Amino acid sequence: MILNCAGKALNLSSPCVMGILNVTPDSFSDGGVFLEADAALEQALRMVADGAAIIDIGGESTRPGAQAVSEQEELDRVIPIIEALAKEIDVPISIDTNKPEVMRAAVSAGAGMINDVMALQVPGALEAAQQLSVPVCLMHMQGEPRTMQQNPQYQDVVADILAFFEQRIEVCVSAGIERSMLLVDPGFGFGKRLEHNQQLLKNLGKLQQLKLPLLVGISRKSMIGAMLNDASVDQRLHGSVAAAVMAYERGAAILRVHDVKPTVDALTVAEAVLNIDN
Ligand code: 8Y7
Repeated sequence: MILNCAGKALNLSSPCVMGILNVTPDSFSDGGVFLEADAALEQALRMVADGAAIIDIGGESTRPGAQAVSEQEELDRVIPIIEALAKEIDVPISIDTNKPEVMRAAVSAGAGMINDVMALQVPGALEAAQQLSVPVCLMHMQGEPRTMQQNPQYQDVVADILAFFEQRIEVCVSAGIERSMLLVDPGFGFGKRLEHNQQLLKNLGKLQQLKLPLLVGISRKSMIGAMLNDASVDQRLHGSVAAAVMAYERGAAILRVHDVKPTVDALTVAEAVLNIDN
């Protein structure tokens, strides 16, 4: 199973690590645009050398409570990096955005996948994705980033997410997007309490019934911190790797992570064991 990401291949027959490249500048840094872009490129090249199969570039933080970013600001952050990086690496680049104009500019600049935490629900996003004909990851979120962690409620988290995807897939296909271009992601931490996230990971295999590639992002998230006695973000590596292996065993094709090398090694071992006969 090979996904064509605007001419760059993503081979899903082995576990794929998606390296996270955030280009949300820290407002206390006055390093300047060029230094920041250089640092981002260097980090991306490191992730590729460490075995990342795809790089996910995002210019708007979607963390709980995060501020929205204007379209122009998002374009200014991500487009120069995508242009430079697309020339340097053979692995595909994914654009983490929910804005149709950012999707268009990113694909023109060399991105080959859309990663949309809003699952193409922003006006104009369905049309943009259909016209761009690159693979699209539809992520589930309950609520919106600013308020999603206030009081998330589910009847049955897995069943509710399955129903959401069935509806979104139908909308996408009706809009002319080929089913073979779609991926799904249950959106760990997006409008989910700890127990919802745990139920979702334990029962992730049930999402395989959608017959679409599964993408999963758990790396360094607060669910890991919560299970490790409130470990801080920099103390979540080993827990994150364990969660990535569990997700892979339950059918995840792509693991979105910050720590590429540890995750690649863990998945390489898991794959070698799972693929042995008998
Ligand atoms: C996810 C994501 C984030 C995720 C997909 C973080 C952009 C928060 N999480 N995209 N983005 N899946 N597909 O902690 O879980 O990385 S942002």
